[in-house]
Amino acid sequence: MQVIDSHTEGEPTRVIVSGGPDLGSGSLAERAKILATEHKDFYRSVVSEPYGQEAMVGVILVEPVDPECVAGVIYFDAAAVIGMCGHGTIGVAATLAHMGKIGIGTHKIETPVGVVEVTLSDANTVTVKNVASRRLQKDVRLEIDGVGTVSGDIAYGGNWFFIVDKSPVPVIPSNIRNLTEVSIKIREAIETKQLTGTDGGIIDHVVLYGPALSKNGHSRNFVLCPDNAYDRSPCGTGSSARLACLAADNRLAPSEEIIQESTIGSSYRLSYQPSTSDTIIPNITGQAFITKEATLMMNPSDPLKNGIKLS
Ligand code: PYC
Repeated sequence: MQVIDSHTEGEPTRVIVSGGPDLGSGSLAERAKILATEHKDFYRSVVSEPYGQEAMVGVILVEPVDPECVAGVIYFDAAAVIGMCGHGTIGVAATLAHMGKIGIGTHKIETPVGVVEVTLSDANTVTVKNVASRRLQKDVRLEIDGVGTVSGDIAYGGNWFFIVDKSPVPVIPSNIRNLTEVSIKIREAIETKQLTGTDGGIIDHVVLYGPALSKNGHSRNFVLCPDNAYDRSPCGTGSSARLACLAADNRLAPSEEIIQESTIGSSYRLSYQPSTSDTIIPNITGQAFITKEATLMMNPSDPLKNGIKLS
């Protein structure tokens, strides 16, 4: 299996360019469902230790249904197949450029949740025009053990998020462990209360916001992903969901650009255009760098071929 690895603002992406499982020729959503239900061990092992690394998001490149798209993509982390991935899409664009499949300019990519556009400005700098994003519920209050009441918004940016505007824990690198624990408790409370997105969409990402640490930053975020790793980048889909909340509250004007910092201090430039009455189209600009071209070899006799599982 041939893979190309990259990182987007510190967050790793592994693109499977050949040798992945046959997912058929249905819609991208149908192929994502087949990956989720029939190939769990496979996708886990591609991104988990010892074959992958913590926080890695994997991508299978597939034939798109829409002939206008340069590629179809299906994203996953070590715990789940996810609908869309902003940092992953920036990584895919840099990877397709590295492979000589796209050049400078704008290209369409098909995901299980819709078509997105990528604009490659140079070999590393990519702007993603994401799927329509929206806020579903404002000020949902949760009682969190050892923390107290936490209030957040349920919003969509390609995945479903619980977005806490004022983090109960300062968003600084030395608090990563505490931020992770609090975010996991928040996600557990969401599960207990059976809160979901539209059509039962699972709220599997939690974002905590705090003040920016750089002079020009708008804010800094901590993002918990389904595999309990934190996003090293500011999270493209999470930033999209937050933009929808800022727009809904009239806290950010269309086309106004902000700098979103991640927990590690990397950043995205963000803006949006209004779409329908309750949705916006986000723009996310960041940089990805290729780190590796490799052949991944999974020996059937390796007892850890499906990744390390600690119970
Ligand atoms: O950038 O959208 C994102 C993302 C989702 C999970 C990890 N990164």
